[in-house]
Amino acid sequence: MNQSKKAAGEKAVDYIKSGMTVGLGSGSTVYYMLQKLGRQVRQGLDIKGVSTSTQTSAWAKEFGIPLTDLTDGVEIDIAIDGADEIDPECRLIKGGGGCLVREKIVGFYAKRFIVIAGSSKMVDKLGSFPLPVEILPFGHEITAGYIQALGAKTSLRRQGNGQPFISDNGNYIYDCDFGLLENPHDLNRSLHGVVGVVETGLFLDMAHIVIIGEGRDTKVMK
Ligand code: ABF
Repeated sequence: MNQSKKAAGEKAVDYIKSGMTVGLGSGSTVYYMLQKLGRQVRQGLDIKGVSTSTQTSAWAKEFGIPLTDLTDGVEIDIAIDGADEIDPECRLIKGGGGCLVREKIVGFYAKRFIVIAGSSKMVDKLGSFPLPVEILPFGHEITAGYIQALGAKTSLRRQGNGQPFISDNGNYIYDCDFGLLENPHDLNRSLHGVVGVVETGLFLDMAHIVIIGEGRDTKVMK
């Protein structure tokens, strides 16, 4: 058990009120949030979740959290998700778990996006964690070549059996090492200019609240 992740995940549940539609992120910190949220649902908290991954859907089912689809008219009141790196301006790298596209859609549409993480995820500058970029399989090596031309060492993410990792959307993920990022906004714009790139793991200007777990304590950044 990771106490810092647990503290951050559980603290986030305080922001969820009856009647809300809640974006449910992915990853091990989110697991602790779901566990506590499930207990509150059993005690009468009336919410619906929008899941960002098959794993999260399975956990929601296990904990008795009702899910709804992201269809026309559904408004996400709050989304809660983990991160791989967080800088002092609350900019994030996400996608280590391979769910970045759905996480970004749900976080973007949410009225409030809350990030939960253990303190080890805080960095002065983003980029030690190679940036996950989701790419269409069609022509992916050529797409990766264009990303290399932007300054990255790229690596096609693979499963344990050596086959390419396939995202929930049927795409590939390249882990792209650009070194420390001097200008994440410019990089994000450049990557979006490459045809074949579906989405990047740079979550900029998105987080409204960041909850950092430090042992049993939490610190909230806005
Ligand atoms: C997801 O899970 C991803 O975007 C991120 O890669 C990861 C967070 O890590 P952890 O498992 O530490 O919560 O949110």
